[in-house]
Amino acid sequence: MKTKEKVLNLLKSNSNSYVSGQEIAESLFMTRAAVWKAIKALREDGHEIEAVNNKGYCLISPTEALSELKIRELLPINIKDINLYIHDEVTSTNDVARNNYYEGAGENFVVISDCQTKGRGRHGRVFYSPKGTGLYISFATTPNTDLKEGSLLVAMTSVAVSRAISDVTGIETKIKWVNDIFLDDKKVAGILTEAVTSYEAATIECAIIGIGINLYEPQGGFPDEIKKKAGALLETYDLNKSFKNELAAAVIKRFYEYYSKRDKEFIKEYRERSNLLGNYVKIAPVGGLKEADRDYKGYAIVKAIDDDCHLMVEYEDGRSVTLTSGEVSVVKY
Ligand code: BT5
Repeated sequence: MKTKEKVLNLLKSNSNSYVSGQEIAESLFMTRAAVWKAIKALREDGHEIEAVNNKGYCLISPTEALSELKIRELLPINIKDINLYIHDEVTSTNDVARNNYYEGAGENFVVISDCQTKGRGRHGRVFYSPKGTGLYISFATTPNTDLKEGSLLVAMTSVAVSRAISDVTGIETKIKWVNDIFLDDKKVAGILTEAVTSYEAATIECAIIGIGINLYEPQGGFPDEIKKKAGALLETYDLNKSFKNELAAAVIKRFYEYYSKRDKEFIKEYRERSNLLGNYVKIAPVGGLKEADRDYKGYAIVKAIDDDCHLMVEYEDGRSVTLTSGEVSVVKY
């Protein structure tokens, strides 16, 4: 175990109380200078450690704080200078991104927060975004593309997020069409794309792509309304596996990697990571479908995901239907 990890563990076991540099040095058989160096490194990693004269050190937040320094350090050279706006708490990172865009923050930037008081999902749903246990990121981009391609951004981002999770944790997640990331049968992340559109040209002026990831199970668990559905990448916060900043950097890296290509290569990976192909699903009413197809109450089997990331399903009565948007729920049969 590295020196800084030993110091961190000691501070954690004395949570909410102060431990003097002398005590740390004595218990861990190290010099005071080594203790100071470890504290400095831990702060740079994003840990909030308070130092008070004659009292010592206290770990303020038991979970890892966001650190711009750490995130930037982990970014590849071509995007190292990207504009990052890092916050402890916001209403919604998508709102902050939108405001920053209106205020002239430029073409490409990233907003990250440790917590959201008004995190949202699609159709005005709430996205539960508690402090300390999740990661909330929004990308503002100006793809200058038509609206149809804009819908592919969600699919592309799902692949980037799933890939980033695997890069950092080794955990392989699945994608549930179109915007959810699943670990086993629990949703661990969701993606929401909102557009600032130019109606005259039918183009997206600015696309805001928001990602919410549950890193750890919140203390006391998820709220009752989402308990059955929501899950986290790890059950509890583990000091030796604190990867919030690493994951933030990996998501940014992967996002721009796919985004800069802007081809449909990612669809292959989307299919491989899909948890729907070959499964039976129930379809929520979808606007884009003919009325007769929309009201279908039975099951459908998912046959394919086409190159526009549409879901091709076959109803039990044999009809084939292509879903361009909407929602399905997996049925275990
Ligand atoms: C989503 O919507 O899943 C998109 C979530 C996007 C959140 C990010 S965080 C950064 C950015 N800023 C924002 O304000 N939003 C974005 P949807 O597919 O509509 O799913 C919402 C549903 O997921 C809710 O109705 C709940 O059932 C469930 N849910 C809510 N919070 C959850 C959580 N933390 N983890 C898993 N499921 C959750």
